[in-house]
Amino acid sequence: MMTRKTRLALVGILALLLAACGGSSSNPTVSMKDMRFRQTEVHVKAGQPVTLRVVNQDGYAHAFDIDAFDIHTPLAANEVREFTITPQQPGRYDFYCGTPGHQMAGMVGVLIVEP
Ligand SMILES: [Cu+2]
Repeated sequence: MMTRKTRLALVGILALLLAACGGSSSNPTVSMKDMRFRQTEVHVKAGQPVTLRVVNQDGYAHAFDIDAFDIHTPLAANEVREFTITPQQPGRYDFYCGTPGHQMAGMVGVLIVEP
């Protein structure tokens, strides 16, 4: 289980990585590894189609769920899936792993749709 400090450190590292990439990843990747999302924040632009790439790097099944977009995608071990959305409303939309118990274990993140 991840401590709060670890989580904050990871968020900091992610922020640095995003800044290094210019912060504009038009086709963001969300990787699943060791029962967590490696990207807990994904930034996209409202009104623009974006292809989200979800990579399960674990040797067991996960799922990728965003209720707001009616996305509920199971991923087998080591499976990669892509789906394209065009978010219209700016806001924060939670995503999580719908495999029983995984959300409780911390497999959560947020899709941030910027205006
Ligand atoms: Cu999971």
